[in-house]
Amino acid sequence: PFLIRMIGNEIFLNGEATTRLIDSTPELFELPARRDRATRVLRYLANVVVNGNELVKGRPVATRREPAPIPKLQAKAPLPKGTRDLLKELGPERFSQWIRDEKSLLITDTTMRDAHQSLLATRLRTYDMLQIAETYAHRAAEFFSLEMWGGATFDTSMRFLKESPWQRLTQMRERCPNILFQMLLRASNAVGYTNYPDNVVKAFVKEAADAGIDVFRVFDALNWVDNMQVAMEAVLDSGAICEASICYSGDILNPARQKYSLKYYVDLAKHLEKLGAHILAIKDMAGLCKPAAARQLIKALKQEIGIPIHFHTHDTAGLQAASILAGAEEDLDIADAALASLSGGTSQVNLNTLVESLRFGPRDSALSTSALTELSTYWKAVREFYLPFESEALAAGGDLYEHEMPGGQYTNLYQQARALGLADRWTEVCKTYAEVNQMFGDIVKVTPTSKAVGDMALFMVAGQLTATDVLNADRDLSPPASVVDLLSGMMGQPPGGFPPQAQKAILRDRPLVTGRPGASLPPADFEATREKLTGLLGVAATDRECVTHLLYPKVYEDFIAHRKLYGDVSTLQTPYFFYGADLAEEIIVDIEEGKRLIIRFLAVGQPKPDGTRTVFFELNGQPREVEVIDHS
Ligand code: 3PY
Ligand code: ZN
Repeated sequence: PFLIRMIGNEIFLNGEATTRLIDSTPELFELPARRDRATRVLRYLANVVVNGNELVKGRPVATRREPAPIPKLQAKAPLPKGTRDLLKELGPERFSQWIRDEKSLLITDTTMRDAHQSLLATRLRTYDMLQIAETYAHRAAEFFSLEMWGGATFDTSMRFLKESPWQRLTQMRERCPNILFQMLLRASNAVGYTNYPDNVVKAFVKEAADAGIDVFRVFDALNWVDNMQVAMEAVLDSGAICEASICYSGDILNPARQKYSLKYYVDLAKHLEKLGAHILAIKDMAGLCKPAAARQLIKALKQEIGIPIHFHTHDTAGLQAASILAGAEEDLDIADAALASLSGGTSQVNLNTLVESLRFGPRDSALSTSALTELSTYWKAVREFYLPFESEALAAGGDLYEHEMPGGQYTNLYQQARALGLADRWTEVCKTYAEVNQMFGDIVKVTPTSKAVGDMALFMVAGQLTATDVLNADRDLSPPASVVDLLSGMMGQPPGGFPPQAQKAILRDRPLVTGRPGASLPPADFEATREKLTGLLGVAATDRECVTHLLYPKVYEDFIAHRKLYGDVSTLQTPYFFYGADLAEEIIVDIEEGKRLIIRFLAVGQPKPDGTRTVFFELNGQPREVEVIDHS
């Protein structure tokens, strides 16, 4: 009983605590640990049965319960050589040269990061990624990379899905060792929404590279190179590929909007190349780079810089495949796309048909039609699990080029507007977004600056304020915190600075930061964090755990508490995670390789005076009861 109690107080974070304990005394710990994990799974299911899962409450219900079909692989076929093998062989510099010399248009699949971030509120779970990872490794090793980490996924995985982003990365790496993994890094904002001290950014990059990220796409939300430098150096030090981004704003074709001109982008690209970037990304987060602009931009960049070019765009406008194809004719090296079933609209362009449109031509990508069909068919079924997070498809009009809202924000802001009762005033929200952009000096809008512009637009529409009202107000309007952050310089400096009148109206007497925020932020205290976390975890905290806490203290602590109570819920199939068990349904949970729980939910007891209910299960043929507090 003592042993069981002790184990019961342990937590099994990232699967590491388990390993650390079991390493020392395997025979003593195995059985109680397994029993304890089963109890936590039952506790989770029982709680969802009684109280529901907050994540899906009040949302449309997904009815699919049967697993998504996983394509059969040829038994024991050796893994084909992929880009990751090549990177290991050549190192980043020679690999970058290989990309330049490559005849085919290389393709990055964004399905496991940007596509679901843009279509499904970033809710895709590790479980659904792991099921298909080996298919990628065996059947689609011709991919340049899989974008599968970073951006909003780091925060969302812990905050909402209650799973560890690190565990996602390491488990994916085990199953797919031959294709490059790519992440989106918001430079000094790391995977957050505000600038972090330099030592946090550096430690985060080191940990991400150690855990399996090969390509870091680094961008700054204001295209401020000073702010990119720390992150880029950290990536270069780690031995991974540094893909530095120019964020595309405005329209190089429009003579009236020359703040973001062709020259501006070429100069920026040259600067990033000088800082050691191995690849240049054109990050067209709002899908503004029209075909003719893409042709001009890519042609100029190919002439002016020596590193390969990777084009990222969103299909909000519905015509971005044309931009990629125009780029391909100008020797674009790599393009981003999403598998058909998670493509289009605010996501990336359709990968399957993009690949077919290149077939038999000089830029043929060599990816197999049938493999891509299998992958897309899998994701189509998986998408059904996430029905609660689908948003209304918003057809873009020509006003997209005025408001320039990023794909990842478009449906999100609409949901926020709807929650405030402003759905019918969406056109006005878009117009105000454009107005705020001009009021703030025509800035690049992408996380986190896009959030500030969106927050301000909602604030103004809800409060019936025009830009003139904001600029001329002689009272403090209490603008959203993100807006204060932006205009005070805490997100960095835009080209030409912020308009003083807007700064004065928003900031009043709040202080200004004119230098690089990371230079004045005191370094984070890793040792104090380690001490605190060690107390929470019950085992010595690793650097990885410390950096996670420094990025998201509250989210991480809530996640730790969830793990203590419910164990590793990422092992549950998605319908069980969202909806719990159906009566008498047989639920299979593989808590680890070869350790399978077979669970049947039998009944829920009447509420007791203390507010609890008993939930009855059968676990591997044995009856089990769990007490749950009924929150209704
Ligand atoms: C992110 O920062 O998460 C983005 O996807 C920006 O485009
Ligand atoms: Zn994107």
